[in-house]
Amino acid sequence: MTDPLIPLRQTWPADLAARYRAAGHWRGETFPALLRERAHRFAERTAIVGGDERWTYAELHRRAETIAAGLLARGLRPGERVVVQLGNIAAFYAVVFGLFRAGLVPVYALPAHRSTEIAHFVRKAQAAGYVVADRYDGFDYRTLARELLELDLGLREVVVVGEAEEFTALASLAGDPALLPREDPDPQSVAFLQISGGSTGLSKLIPRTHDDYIYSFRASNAICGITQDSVYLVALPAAHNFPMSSPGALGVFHAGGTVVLSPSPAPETAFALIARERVTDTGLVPPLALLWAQAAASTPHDLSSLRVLQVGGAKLTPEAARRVVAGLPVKLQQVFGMAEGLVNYTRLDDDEDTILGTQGRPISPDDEVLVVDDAGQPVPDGEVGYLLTRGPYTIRGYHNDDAANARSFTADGFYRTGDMVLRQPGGYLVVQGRAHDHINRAGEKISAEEVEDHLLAHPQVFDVAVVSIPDDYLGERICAFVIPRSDDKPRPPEIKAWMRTRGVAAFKIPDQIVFVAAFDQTAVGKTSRKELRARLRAEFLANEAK
Ligand code: AMP
Ligand code: DBH
Repeated sequence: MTDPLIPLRQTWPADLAARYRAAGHWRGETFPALLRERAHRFAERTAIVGGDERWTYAELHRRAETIAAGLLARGLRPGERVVVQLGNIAAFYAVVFGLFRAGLVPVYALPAHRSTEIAHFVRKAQAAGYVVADRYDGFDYRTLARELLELDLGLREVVVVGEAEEFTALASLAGDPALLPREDPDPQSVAFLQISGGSTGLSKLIPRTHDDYIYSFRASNAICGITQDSVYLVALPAAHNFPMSSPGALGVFHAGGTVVLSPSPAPETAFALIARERVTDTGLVPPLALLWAQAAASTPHDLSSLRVLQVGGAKLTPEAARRVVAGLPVKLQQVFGMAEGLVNYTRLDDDEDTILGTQGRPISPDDEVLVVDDAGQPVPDGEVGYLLTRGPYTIRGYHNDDAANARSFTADGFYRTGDMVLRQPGGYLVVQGRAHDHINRAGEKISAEEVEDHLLAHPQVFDVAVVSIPDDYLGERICAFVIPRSDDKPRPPEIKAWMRTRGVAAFKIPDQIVFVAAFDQTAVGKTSRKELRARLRAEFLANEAK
């Protein structure tokens, strides 16, 4: 168990840490110092446009200071964790920078998460606070806060952006600035906990330090051409690692540019904002990029300010990449990243084959990439293997999860990404698929095991196997093969509706449910789940092709 008052640590071996410092990757920058300095240097420039809000850097800084002092006045103590679940609203960044300033540690939840996921984050992080919007995208998060408080998990403070009802209103936060820490945090301390998609079971918490994360987006800025003239549209959920840091909103703040928040990634909404704010850069998952490319042909909006469209989160096939480029007159950049660290980009001046056909190469000369076989032996370039990585912004362990750490890291500190890749001679990676049974549904990573666990709790479900099925629009969809308990089987919509009552994110609800009489067992006896899923998927696809 972690003492709330001891800053969480994430440690690299001394020799590697010395190397990362000597190379200038880790510069001792921290988030509070970053905003203070930008507020000074870019004071009257626009930092954020979201809804009716339009804040300068000075305004963002002022709000973050007020929130920080207010949270400490409410009794939260530096080092404690606070789950943040806000949509794409300006307050998201004021809250996050406020937490950094107070020495509190944000834990990033997505708007789609529900009580099951949030309770898991609160438990794992031993969170003391929870910040939500009153309503977002038609959902009332105050009901979620009430459910959580009833679980008695140690949450002491709920702060609401908007109508707070019985909770603390963000707008009411106030505190004596003397409460604020006098010194900037240790740049090696953990600034926040990001969440993983979770390949086995529930999401894991990813501790990122000031030094490592700031390096990742500062270096991304150079690769992506972000400057103080950049106007970046956050079309994906703001808390996701991609629009946050690759180079994302934080990269743009580092450069002194403008971040524009879109309440939805739908073309109608996003295109109007692009035209109005003269947006230059944005990032999307593949299905959205295809949708945008199609919608661009007939839009009345002027998209001519767009310079770079980044696509990542799931595999963009060469054919899809070609369609994106044909539909949108912008530079395409493929991004293959992970909240655990390693981010790869195609470079803006790469040749067309590289941009269309690869997922890029790492940010840093100190990113170590290994592509290995089943025995852990490196395979030659051009052959497919498991991707392992270690480097100046890749974590060395998850937060409070020994079992996951034993599985996910090698003895010498390489992170097992779970991705199968092929490395080209120039170091460019081509993603081939995954080693684990997780489903990448339009960039949302979903653990097959987690969905199976929920379905197994259904009274009429005897057994279940959840697999990914290729899908034209989503990339992959969730298919659940269900053995009913009796002939009186529930209807698929009933199962879906029931799963909704379990308090899980809607993107985890199976897209398709197929009833089967039995799972055939191999001669060897008990089949592994992994083999079973692979066989069910193969049989299903073979039948579909008939
Ligand atoms: P997470 O660990 O939840 O942050 O998810 C990161 C994972 O998303 C990676 O390990 C990949 O499996 C997947 N991913 C991200 N970007 C791409 C991409 N451009 N192509 C293929 N897979 C991707
Ligand atoms: O999918 C991801 O997690 C991801 C994709 C692109 C990511 O974390 C990133 C860039 O930083």
